[in-house]
Amino acid sequence: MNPRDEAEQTAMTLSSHWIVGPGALGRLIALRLTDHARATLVGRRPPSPIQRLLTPEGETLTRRLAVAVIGALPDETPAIVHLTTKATTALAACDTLARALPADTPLVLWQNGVGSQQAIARRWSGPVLCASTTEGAHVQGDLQVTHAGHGHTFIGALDGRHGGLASQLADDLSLAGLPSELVDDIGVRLWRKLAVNAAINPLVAHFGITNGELRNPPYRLHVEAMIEEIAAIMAAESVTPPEGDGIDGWRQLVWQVVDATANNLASMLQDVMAGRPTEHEAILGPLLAAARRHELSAEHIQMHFRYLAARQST
Ligand code: KPL
Repeated sequence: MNPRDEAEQTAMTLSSHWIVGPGALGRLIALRLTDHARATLVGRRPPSPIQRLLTPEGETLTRRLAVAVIGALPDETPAIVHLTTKATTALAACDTLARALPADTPLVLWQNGVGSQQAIARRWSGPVLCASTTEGAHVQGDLQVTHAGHGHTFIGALDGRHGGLASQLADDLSLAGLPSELVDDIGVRLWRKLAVNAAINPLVAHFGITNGELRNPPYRLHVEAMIEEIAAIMAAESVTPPEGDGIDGWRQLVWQVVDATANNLASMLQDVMAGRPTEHEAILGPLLAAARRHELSAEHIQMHFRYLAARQST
């Protein structure tokens, strides 16, 4: 560990967290952390301070959170800021935060996809961590969030620095009920999650089905076609699946996630149903760019990208 990281580890208590982006994940993090640290939920509009969490075990937890709006931030310095907005609005939110916070404030990025993290890491002057999570959550209105299933969160910096801070954050999140671990290859973890999101989300968003319905014909064939293109792109980018080799490893991973989240409405389908912009640029954009770089066919990925882009512009 380098001396700066060591100093961070001892100096940092992470006693106060700002969670910027009061969607399902942001509210889940705030509600889980608030029994252990000061957690402030920050939105573009004032989030409701009273929030209910339905746990995977069927409990209902009601908590009063500190809340703030991004345009009028409190005059205090958080130990760490969690950015849980969509990838599309993350950079703008960071620019606003940068004007209000000390330059060395640590930031943790929870965005899906690949690309927004690199752009923010280049702009933010303090430590930047990335988180890749399989926690599943969805909201019911402004007051309630359902923690649909327990997952796991990987945390690390893209350049491998700030190990002390990342490990402290992983401990704090784990203690709060969100099992987390420090990893030294967060870039690879982000690509793996992107691969899974790309194979599932555009299809369920297009057909309006649960993740589990992808196992049935004719959807199954669409998933397989996506996996084929994704596996070739991942191989060209030297990103390996977590288990197994090549396309078989990616198949195994995608179908495992489909089984584990069978009853879920994926985030992209929730966005479509709510009339919100989808994250197709953050999830499919990097795959298309890589396919172009390596001169690979990405016909199906392209088709889904066009469909989602056209939906948004109407
Ligand atoms: O992460 C997801 C999402 O809903 O965005 C899963 C459930 C893995 C589907 O891609």
